[in-house]
Amino acid sequence: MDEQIARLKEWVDASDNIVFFGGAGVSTESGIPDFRSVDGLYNQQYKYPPETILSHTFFMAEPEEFFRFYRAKMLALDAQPNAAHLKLAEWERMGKCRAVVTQNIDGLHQKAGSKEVLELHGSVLRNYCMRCHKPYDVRDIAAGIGVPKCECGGIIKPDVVLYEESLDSYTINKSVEYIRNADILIIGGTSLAVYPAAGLIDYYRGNKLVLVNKSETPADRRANLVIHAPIGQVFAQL
Ligand code: CNA
Repeated sequence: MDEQIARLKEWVDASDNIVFFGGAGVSTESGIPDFRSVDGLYNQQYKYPPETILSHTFFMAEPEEFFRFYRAKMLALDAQPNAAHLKLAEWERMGKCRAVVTQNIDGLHQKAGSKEVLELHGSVLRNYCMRCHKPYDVRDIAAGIGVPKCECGGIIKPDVVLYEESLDSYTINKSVEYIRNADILIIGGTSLAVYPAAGLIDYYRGNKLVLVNKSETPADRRANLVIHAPIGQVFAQL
């Protein structure tokens, strides 16, 4: 393990074109549960599975139930960035990290100071009225009860990509461009099970594909370096 971390450090020290692709595992050390770990949301008991609740159909059909789950499980406004978020922000300031491409919706990369963050699945921090598009602060959503409503009577929807909804094409294209041109692609804290996001790593053409994940992923076999450990602990040593 120490040897692998030392190799990653060498690569990082020598590069000015690192791109990071991450998922929910990046934020578990900040206290936000992921989906697929043993203590993740898929292994907790609800009336409906999380992918059902977090679908567009469910949002439209049962908004009350959606917002009950959403407020309880998806909003973690007091969470703080961990060593992985902070290191990536530091690398950006040093001119080493070009972009963070994330499936996360928690805003922690920006809280850590990263500027070039491509949020494939949106952000809980942005919320808009579905009818008049008026923006609302996330604290309005968190503090309210029931279905949040705009002054105009429309439902306020978080700017997150629900299952069945399509990803923003500008964000995808920009992510592809960064990944395609990256010297090092570090993939971290993601099961690589959610498409189309997971497919973006196929655009990487280099020979320094790094995987930092607690459990195995479908990309382990083609990675040039695999570290199975908590990402915050690993990045704290870089
Ligand atoms: P996932 O499918 O739950 O996979 C998480 C992966 O991270 C698993 O393979 C874990 O083994 C691994 N992992 C967990 N903790 C750590 C750690 N400390 N260090 C290294 N690896 C770890 O999550 P994905 O992101 O792959 O799935 C995509 C979904 C989850 C996206 O649509 C997200 O929006 C959604 N999600 C986001 C958040 C968030 O914003 N923080 C939280 C929960 C779910």
